[in-house]
Amino acid sequence: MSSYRILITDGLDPRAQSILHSCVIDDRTGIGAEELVEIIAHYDALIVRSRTKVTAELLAVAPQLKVIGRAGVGVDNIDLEAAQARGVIVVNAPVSTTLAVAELTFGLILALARQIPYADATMKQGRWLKKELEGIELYGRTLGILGMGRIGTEVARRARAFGMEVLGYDPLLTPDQIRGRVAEPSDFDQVLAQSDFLSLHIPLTPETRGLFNAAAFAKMKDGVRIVCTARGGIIDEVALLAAIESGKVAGAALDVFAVEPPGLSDLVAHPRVIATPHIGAQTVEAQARAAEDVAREVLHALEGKKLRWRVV
Ligand code: 9EZ
Repeated sequence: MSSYRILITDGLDPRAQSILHSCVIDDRTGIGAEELVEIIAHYDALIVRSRTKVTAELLAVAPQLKVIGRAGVGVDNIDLEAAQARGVIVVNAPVSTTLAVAELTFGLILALARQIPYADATMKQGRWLKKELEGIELYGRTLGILGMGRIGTEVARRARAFGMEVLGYDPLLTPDQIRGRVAEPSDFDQVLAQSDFLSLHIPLTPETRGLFNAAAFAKMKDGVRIVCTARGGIIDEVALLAAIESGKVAGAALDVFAVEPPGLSDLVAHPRVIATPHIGAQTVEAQARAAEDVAREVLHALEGKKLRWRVV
């Protein structure tokens, strides 16, 4: 039996280890980029989450590497072109974290509507700001969902349960597909113009980087509230801060940042911003599913079997 060597650099739920029992697993969670370059040559497979940057330079010194597994969804930390050029397979676990991200998104929508984090923070200061804390109801308001993939669709279903009108835009889906995902198909500018809440569920690509810039904010309804649990970099953070300060944007809830961690930036510190440390996929259930799904997929790649979630 071949004993494949698998390197884990961003942690992996222990459940996955039993799936990989026939392999040699080195858990080097938290390893630095320089050390990774020194050891990568010895491995057949690399399993990462989002922290490890898999660059062309790293792949150039990984002659044994056959597969990279992303225990989760976004693969923007992996140089896909370089992997493809070297014949390295890339797989992810795109289904595993859907509900975790959708549920956090809904939590943030509610947190923005009622200023729940601020209400709690003031209670912990011994204050009682009942009069100041007048929020808004979701019922009857319009939620615009940009990106109607798995997560956007689950957010749409939850919004409908709250009695919201739901508009959906996705360049990869037909209007009928969007209707089937319980949103009213609308073009991008329409969604921006008509929504009381906007939720972003799009990948970070060269096309979507900075998509939410000053020009986009100008198209939005006054007092819009924005939630982003997708990827840092989709929102131009300088433009967002300006839009919040001008009153155009009433509030923003951000789980992702252009640079992570962002530290106590002006955006994070702003009273109209709710910030969470990229916890979208951080549930017991999602991490277990992501680890199991990616472990199975990595093993199948090593064994030359049919793959369900091949990215490259
Ligand atoms: C882009 C997108 C959605 C989007 C969704 C997907 C590649 N891609 N791009 C802009 N899957 C909304 C606005």
